[in-house]
Amino acid sequence: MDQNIEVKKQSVRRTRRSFLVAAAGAAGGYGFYRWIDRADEDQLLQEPLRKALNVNAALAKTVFDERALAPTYNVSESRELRVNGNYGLKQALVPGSYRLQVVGMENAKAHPKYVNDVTAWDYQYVAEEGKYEGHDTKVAPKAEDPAPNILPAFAKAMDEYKKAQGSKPPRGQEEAGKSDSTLETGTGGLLLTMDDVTRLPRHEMVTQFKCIEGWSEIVHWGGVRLADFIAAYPPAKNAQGELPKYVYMETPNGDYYCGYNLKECMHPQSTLVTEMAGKPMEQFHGAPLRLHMPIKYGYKQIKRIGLIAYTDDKPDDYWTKLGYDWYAGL
Ligand SMILES: Nc1nc2c(c(=O)[nH]1)N[C@H]1C(S)=C(S)[C@@H](COP(=O)(O)O)O[C@H]1N2
Ligand SMILES: [Mo]
Repeated sequence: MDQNIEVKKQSVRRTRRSFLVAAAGAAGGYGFYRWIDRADEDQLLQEPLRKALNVNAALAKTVFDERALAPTYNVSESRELRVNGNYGLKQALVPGSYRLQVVGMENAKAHPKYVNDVTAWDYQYVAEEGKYEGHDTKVAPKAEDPAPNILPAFAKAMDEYKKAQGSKPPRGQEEAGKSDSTLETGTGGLLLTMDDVTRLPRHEMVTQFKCIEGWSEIVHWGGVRLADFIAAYPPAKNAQGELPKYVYMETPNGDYYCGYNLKECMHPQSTLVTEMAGKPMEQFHGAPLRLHMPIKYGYKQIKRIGLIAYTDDKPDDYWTKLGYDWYAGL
């Protein structure tokens, strides 16, 4: 079919490109990727990448330097990704209850999917717990830990907070706690369905996934480009007439969350993933929607995205709260 031919063409092109990049690296004595690794980390975005993306700040015309692409591989080199990290995924989501919240979009109120309070959306979960356990890196509390001394005033505040939450459990139930970037009740935005996402052009890609724990795997991904999503649901400009600097994402229950520079989200390989290894993605890998960013470590590749928010405030990040680098670039 047409789509297959197109995919094939693209993968031939990509393979050739990977080969050229590898050859250039070998000829230079240093791998190209080693060279970008050494660029000044203070810049947040690695220098060559930053330069490439700065060529044109206008969203629709973002020019990208191909040399900064992560290497791509043949599908035959890929394998099924292991499951690692289950924060925000411990209960199975009822697929029909999924919505993607989008906050900070330009002219959002005029969009047919606009609602006055995206936080009011009720995600439904399958009752039985423990089915989607996977690997939990949280350390169990020691038996000798003293019981916390909860002050009555604190307990009262907590009660009121829970009441305000209604039937919803409190957000941020894992070790890092609640995100500083979690939305205030009453935040307006879009509530999209998966159809609103998958109607964007579909792409496939075979890239390496790297976890900071020291393992990596070559994975075959399918989904839509985050850049295409951002073009379809563009961010509102700030008071200075500029695009917001950051993008914030979190799971529907707020237990896992990540922040990114908008420019990294515009990278052509930053992908909103719906398929892995040629099949619809499983919930423990983040279905219906997870992020793959081959320019970043795995902990930035959030599974089960419930919210995409554009913001000028540097977003909170689950693993940064526990001492890991916010940027996490490769
Ligand atoms: N919601 C959520 N996303 C997450 C995590 C998590 O615990 N919860 N762990 C991260 C880490 S550290 C890794 S290595 C990858 C693992 O993705 P996988 O389970 O598909 O291999 O997911 C990332 N995204
Ligand atoms: Mo990881």
